[in-house]
Amino acid sequence: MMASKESFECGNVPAEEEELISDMFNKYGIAGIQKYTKERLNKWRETYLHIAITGESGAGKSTFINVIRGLKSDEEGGAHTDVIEATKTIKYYKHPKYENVVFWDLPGVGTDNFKRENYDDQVKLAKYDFFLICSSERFSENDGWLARKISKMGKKFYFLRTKVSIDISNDAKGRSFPRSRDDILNKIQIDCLLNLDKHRLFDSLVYLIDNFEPNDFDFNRLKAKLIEDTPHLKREAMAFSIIGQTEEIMFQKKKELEKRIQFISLTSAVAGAVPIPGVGTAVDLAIMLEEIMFYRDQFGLTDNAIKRNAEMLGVREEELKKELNMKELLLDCTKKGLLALFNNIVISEAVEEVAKYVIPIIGSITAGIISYKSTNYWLKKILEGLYQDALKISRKLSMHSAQSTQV
Ligand SMILES: Nc1nc2c(ncn2[C@@H]2O[C@H](COP(=O)(O)OP(=O)(O)OP(=O)(O)O)[C@@H](O)[C@H]2O)c(=O)[nH]1
Ligand SMILES: [Mg+2]
Repeated sequence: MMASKESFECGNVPAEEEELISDMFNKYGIAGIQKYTKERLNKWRETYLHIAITGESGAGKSTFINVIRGLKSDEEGGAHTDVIEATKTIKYYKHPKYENVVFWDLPGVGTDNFKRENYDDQVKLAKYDFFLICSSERFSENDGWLARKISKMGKKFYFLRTKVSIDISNDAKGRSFPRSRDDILNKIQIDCLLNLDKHRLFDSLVYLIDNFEPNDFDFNRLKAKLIEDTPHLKREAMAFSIIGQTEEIMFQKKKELEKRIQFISLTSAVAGAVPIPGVGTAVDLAIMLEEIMFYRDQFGLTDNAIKRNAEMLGVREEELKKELNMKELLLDCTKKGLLALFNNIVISEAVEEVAKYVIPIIGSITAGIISYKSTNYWLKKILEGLYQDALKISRKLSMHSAQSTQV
């Protein structure tokens, strides 16, 4: 049966997307919705994100590109880094897992073959989504010129002050009474901001990082900011491709994962979901399992990731798993495991929650409505559970690293 446009509503889907889904339904019926949601869920994988990294020779551009992709310079796909000038031409490096996320290694303004007058023609500034301007010292007049130019184009840029570990150890070497790490970092931050003010760049964002300590200083804060500042679909690409386990990053990832639930629920609703004995609602287990695997991957909760984290924390993998909420799911991420989890969550709670949902109406197909609501309910519950587990590990990691810096 074909429903009229007026009778079609899909819960929390943004208005413009609801219209698209509605059109697809009116034109192609259920198959149209299926096609739309499937494509919509994977769209971010085909959405290109071009990130430009620039700055003077030796600033640490190529090293940063490796570190943010979780690679070493001599690994396959690693950018060449060197103590002597290395980046003389424009090169790009794809994310090892998601090829649509591309990091551009751009020689800085004013280096040998890249003078101000031709810089835009050579690097084509308009094609990048945003810019990271690196310096291991003060930002130069050329860095300032570039930032002002980018700003006029309405694009975002961030300053990265690299190699801060060196500043900290050098400071200690040159003084009888070493200053605290926070004092030194504050000094660098203020110095960078004053220096940027001189280049007429007020209120700039400066991140202090060390490429060899990506879990320290502002590195993870920068990653979370990049996700936050990236618009709409591109943001999904950014959020899902960023590697990192801090609370801020997890929060950004969760926000993006949550948005997918409405589309998965729609897919489940039209896919002819099967009722689950004992639970009384209907969900499409295969679709859910695929999504849950994606949650685990994003939150660092795959078997491999938990093993790595356990090693870092100096505990046994099983011990770490035992402390997590979603242990059933982590131990057995199969249809059987999922059913066991459903049985563990109080059924009355589930039914009540399901009944509260704004009804996504797909004509009069009752099974579809039930399936939509059930999938929506379970995925939200599981996403929250896995998110809390990810936070638990993240807090343990940060406490562990704080303790080791104190030693
Ligand atoms: N301690 C420390 N060393 C770094 C950091 N970033 C880069 N380096 C080192 O600094 C040197 C230059 O790094 P690259 O990444 O090659 O610098 P680049 O900006 O790509 O330089 P060009 O290719 O010449 O433009 C290398 O020896 C790196 O190992 C950092 O954050 N901390
Ligand atoms: Mg380089």
